[in-house]
Amino acid sequence: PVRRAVCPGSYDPITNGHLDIIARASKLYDEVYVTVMINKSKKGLFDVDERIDLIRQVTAEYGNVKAESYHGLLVDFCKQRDIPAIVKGLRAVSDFDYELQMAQMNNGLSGVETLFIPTNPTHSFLSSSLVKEVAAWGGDISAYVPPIIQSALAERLAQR
Ligand code: COD
Repeated sequence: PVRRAVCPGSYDPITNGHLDIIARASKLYDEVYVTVMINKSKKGLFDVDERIDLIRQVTAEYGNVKAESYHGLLVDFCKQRDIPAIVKGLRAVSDFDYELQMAQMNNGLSGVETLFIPTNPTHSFLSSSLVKEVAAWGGDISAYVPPIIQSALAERLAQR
């Protein structure tokens, strides 16, 4: 049987921290879905289709990674796609509280399992929101996102 996993998130935009987890998941599973979970109450810097387009560009090299969006519960996406495992990165203990709650809720709702991969320490302080803040003030983000994302951020922030 095909072994599938999902790496869900906001990905506004995708960073090297996300990519580290996606790359590692892509070695463990046959198919990895990188799924942008639509949150209507959170307006992003990039719209959902732009985020997916950026994810596709920076994950093309992996071959078994698919980018999609979903509006609804993560467990329902998993059911639809026959995905038994959610893969998440853990940056620090501060991530753990909330991630544990979500993992237990998702397991209670549908039996889906959550697996945590400890982040590469070089990415432990990295988040999409900090990258956006640093970029907005003209800081150098080249160590934190792929060049394509850096250009997309520069272009988007110049429009503001
Ligand atoms: N290093 C390693 N991993 C990282 C890093 C980093 N520097 N940064 C992020 N990650 C990983 C984490 O695993 C994180 O969870 C994931 O990437 C996505 O990160 P973000 O910031 O893009 O996404 P979040 O945290 O906003 O995503 C939250 C979800 C969208 C996954 C969650 O809200 C959800 O599942 N929503 C759908 C609705 C639902 O089912 N709700 C009930 C949940 S119980």
